[in-house]
Amino acid sequence: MGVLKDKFKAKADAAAAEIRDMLKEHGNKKIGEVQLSQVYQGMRGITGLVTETSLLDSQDGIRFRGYSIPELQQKLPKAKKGSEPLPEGLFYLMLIGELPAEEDAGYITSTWQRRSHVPNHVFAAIDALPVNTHPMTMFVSAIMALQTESNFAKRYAEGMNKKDYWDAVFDDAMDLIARLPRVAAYIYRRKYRNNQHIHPNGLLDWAGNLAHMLGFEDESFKELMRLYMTIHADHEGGNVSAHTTHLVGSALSDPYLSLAAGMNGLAGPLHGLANQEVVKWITEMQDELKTKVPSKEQIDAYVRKTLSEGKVVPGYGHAVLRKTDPRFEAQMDFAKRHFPDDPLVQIVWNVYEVVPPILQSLGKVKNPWPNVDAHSGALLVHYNLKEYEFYTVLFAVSRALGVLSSLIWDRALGFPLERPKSVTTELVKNWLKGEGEIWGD
Ligand code: AMX
Repeated sequence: MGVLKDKFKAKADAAAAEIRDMLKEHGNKKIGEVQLSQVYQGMRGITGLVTETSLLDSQDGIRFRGYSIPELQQKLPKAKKGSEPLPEGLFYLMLIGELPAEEDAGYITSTWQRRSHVPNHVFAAIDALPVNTHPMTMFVSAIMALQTESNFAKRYAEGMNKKDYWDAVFDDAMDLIARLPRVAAYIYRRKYRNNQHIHPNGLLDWAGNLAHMLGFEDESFKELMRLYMTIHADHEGGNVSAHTTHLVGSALSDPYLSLAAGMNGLAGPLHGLANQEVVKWITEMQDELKTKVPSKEQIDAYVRKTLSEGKVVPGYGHAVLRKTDPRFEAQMDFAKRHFPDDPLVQIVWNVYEVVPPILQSLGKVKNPWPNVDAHSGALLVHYNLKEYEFYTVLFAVSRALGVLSSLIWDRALGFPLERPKSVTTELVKNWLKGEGEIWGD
């Protein structure tokens, strides 16, 4: 792994020096104003984090180191005979900041293959949970069980110099990413396939091997996994999973502890769990209407019923995006190329026509358009991966690429403990009366 580490170190040293100079000259520049309402409303629009791996534009969607998803599909290395990007290439791009050559992606594939061994006690920890435990609970428990392997925790206990934190986080991140497909596949096969497990195939790429271990050998499913693992990897730094991983890492909790924390956030229905909720919502609509192919009028009525019951329409809306998510579009494009007549995909496309005007008419929803989760489940169901409770685990395996490459950068740039100021409403009320201040020291 020396070559990749050396390349990273050179990039990180240069970036750290540049940031040091920039702060020396411009550190006291004001970057905006904060309104009281923002403090009560989830800190929307407050710039307070630096995340180098990707940047989200409300209109343009996500860009990874400046590259949009269609550009990544074009420019990242592919598997032999494949046409979808390899997530190994995206990881290289996020980590190093440059497009990888084919051999760079291949180097990461072989590094992850070499480091993919999962110790037995991790499987035992999963087995200790009742089989009806939610797959995300099993997944996070497994990450916690894997924490025995942390280089960072071991080296910190031995008195590691702070200059070496990034190096230990780098090793942990590579180990963790290498091991997650095996853990995810183990959970799937234990819960849904009678505990019959499939050995890894050392000749396959990271996402292809995940497909194989899950038990799906169709070449186009492997392609879907490559695309899926690429587009779910990162969405700049403020989303719950990325921010949590970063925050917990800032306490110098090792990457296992930090990732587990972030993945607990991904397991929330307003975040990554929305992908299971979408298929669940469509299935419940089919059951209630007693039809496999609801008409647009029936979908319209069902959406209104969902809203009248005080529930959200899963897969729609976003805290930052203000247009159709390019990750939705990439998945729509995959379905158009591979199975345009699939009945569930047809429903997802009809929902796409029906939902936005209804959400728009409410007058309060800032983004009526679909997000990444509105489409992903339908693609998985097509290949017979119908157990929707498992979907967020796939999202989580992918998200590890983004949040862990960011965590390496966090330590390389020497980012400190994160500690924003909080206030009480009592303090705010006094400030409004002209007594005292609400900003921190
Ligand atoms: N259905 C119904 N109401 C919605 C809605 C939806 N899809 N999206 C937003 N709203 C409502 C909010 O609940 C809020 O209502 P309230 O004022 O009565 O509380 C109002 O519209 C304003 O919300 P917002 O500013 O537009 O959104 P937000 O930034 O507060 O929340 C999100 C963003 C994603 C949580 C929200 O759109 C939502 O709940 N969507 C459905 C769940 C979902 O798909 N989540 C996945 C997001 C992507 C991801 O992280 N994987």
